[in-house]
Amino acid sequence: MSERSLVLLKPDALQRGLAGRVISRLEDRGLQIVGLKLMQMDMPTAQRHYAEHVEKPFFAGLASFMMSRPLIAMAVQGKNAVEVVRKTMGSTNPQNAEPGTIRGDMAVDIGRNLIHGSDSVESAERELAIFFAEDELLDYQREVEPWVTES
Ligand code: DAT
Ligand code: MG
Repeated sequence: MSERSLVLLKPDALQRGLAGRVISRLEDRGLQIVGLKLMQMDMPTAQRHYAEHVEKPFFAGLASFMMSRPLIAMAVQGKNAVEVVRKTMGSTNPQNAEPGTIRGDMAVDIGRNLIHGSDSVESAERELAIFFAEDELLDYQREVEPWVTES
């Protein structure tokens, strides 16, 4: 089933000059970019995006990190895109992330883990609506698609 997921290249990815390499890993997987913008997060967006974490002790630090510098919001599409992105990212805490994953290869600290990916199809729909208007997500054909996905 083709799905869409929200990906955020967090401020540490841009500050460290890793945005291109992180995007490449998602493209290498066969995922299609269907939306992309550079933006700086504000507090209302942080609270909405991380609604499940607002009451947690780490939220203040998380929000201030996410708002500290620009980030890249992306919508990616593909077969089982939500799970594919999560597996490609690796565990939340880079200390536990497998080598070969983005976090396992490029990060060491849970508070600087480079990338966000939606954790379910429902979360993806909710989160995509926070960052993108309908007309900012483009439905377009890739000629390579039959070589990426059988059906
Ligand atoms: P994920 O980003 O893998 O979906 P999450 O939704 O549980 O993880 O948490 C959102 C972000 O919050 C996570 O990427 C990093 C930060 N975070 C989570 N748990 C934390 C903790 N115990 N201490 C510090 N930061 C944490
Ligand atoms: Mg999460």
